[in-house]
Amino acid sequence: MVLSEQTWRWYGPNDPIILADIAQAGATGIVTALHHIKNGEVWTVEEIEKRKKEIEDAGLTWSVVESIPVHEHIKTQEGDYKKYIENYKESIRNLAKCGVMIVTYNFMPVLDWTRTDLAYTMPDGSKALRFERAAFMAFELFILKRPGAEKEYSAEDIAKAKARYESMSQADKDLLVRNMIAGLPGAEESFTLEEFQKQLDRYNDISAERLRQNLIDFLKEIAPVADEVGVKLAIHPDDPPYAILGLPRILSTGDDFQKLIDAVPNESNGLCFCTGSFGVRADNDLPKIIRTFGDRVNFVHLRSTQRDAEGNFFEANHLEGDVDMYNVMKEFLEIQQRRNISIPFRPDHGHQMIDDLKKKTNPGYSCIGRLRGLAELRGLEMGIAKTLYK
Ligand code: DNO
Repeated sequence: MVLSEQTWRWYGPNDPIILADIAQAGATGIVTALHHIKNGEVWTVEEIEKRKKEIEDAGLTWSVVESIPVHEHIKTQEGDYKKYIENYKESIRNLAKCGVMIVTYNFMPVLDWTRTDLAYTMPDGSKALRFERAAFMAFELFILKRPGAEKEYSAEDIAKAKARYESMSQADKDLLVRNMIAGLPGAEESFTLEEFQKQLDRYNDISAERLRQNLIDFLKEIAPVADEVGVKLAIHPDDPPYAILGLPRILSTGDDFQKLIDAVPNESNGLCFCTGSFGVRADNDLPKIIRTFGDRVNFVHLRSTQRDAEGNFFEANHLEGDVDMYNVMKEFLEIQQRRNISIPFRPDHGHQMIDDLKKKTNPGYSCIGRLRGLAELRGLEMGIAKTLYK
C-alpha cells in the first residue's frame, strides 16, 4: 500500500510557524521557496543547500519548491525574458543538484491568488478567506476604475457594485485595496493602485491564446532541462479559475491543462492539482480531472470552497464545501498505487481558529486550521487505503 507524502508550506525563516511546529503537526515534507531571492534571479546551489540544511536539521525534508516565480517578462515575452528563462533553467539544474526534485509555478498574469476578504467570520467564530463578487466589482469599477471594465458587466452587476461601494467606509475601502493588491502570502509582487493599473495595461494586447503560446514557449525551453535532470514541474491552476480584471487566464480547467500536454508532451510537464482553485468552477469535475491526468500529477493541494449563486465563494473546512474530498482522495490513492510512488500533498490553507485568532498569522496559513486539515485528510486517506488496499 502506498500512501502520500504529507507536506506543509513553510515561508522560510520569517514564518511565525517554525520547523519544529511542523514536525509536531505530523508532516514530513516541507514545501518552500527562496523568497529572499529576487524574481528572475538564479537560485544558487549555495543558497539552496543552506535552506535545505536548515530543514534537514529539523528532521524534515525539502520535498517541493513552491514556487520559482515566473518573471512577468516571460509571460509577456518582453525585455530580457530570454535571460530570465535561462536563469529559470539554471535554478532547476541547481535544485536537482541538491536533490529538490519538484518545482511548482504558476502563469497567472500580475496577481497570484486573489481574495476580497481575509477574515470572513464563520458561524463557529473561526475566520476564513473569501471572494465576494460585489466587493470585487466595487474595487474594479469604483476604486481602481479600470478603463473599459464597465463594458464587461451587466447593468445589474454595476448597480450591485455601486451599492456595495457606497456601503463601505473609508477603512473598508483601504482594507479591500490592501487585500486585492498588497500581495497574499506566496505572491512575490505587491503594488500601489497606480502601479497596479500599469501592470494590467501591459496585458492590453495579450489575449488568452497569446498568453497560452507564451507559456508553451516557456515550457518548450524548461521542460527538456527538467527531463534531463529528473525534476518534475507542477503548474498551479488559476485562482479563481476564470478571467479577472480583463487579464487573460489559461489554466482554469482540465482542458486547459490538456492543451499544455498536447503542445509539450515532455515527461516533466506536470500539474499541481489544487482542489481549492479548480473547485470554484461547478463545471470542473475534480475526481475526473485527477484521474485523467494521473500520470502528470506531481503535487496536490487539498482544500475546499463553498460557492453561492451570486458568484461568491469562501474557503470551507477541508472535508466540507463543494469539493468531493472523499472521491478526490480515492482517485489520488489509486494513482499512487498504480504509479507505485508517494505523491506529496499539503493541507492547503485553513481557518484562523483557537489560539491563532489572537495571533498575527499569514492569511490562509495559520497553524491550527491547517493542522486540523492535515489531521482530517490523513485520516481520510488512511481509512480509504486500509479499506481498499492491503
Ligand atoms: C496560495 C497558493 C498560491 C500558489 C502559487 C503557485 O495559497 O496556492 O500562491 O502557491 O500560485 O505558484
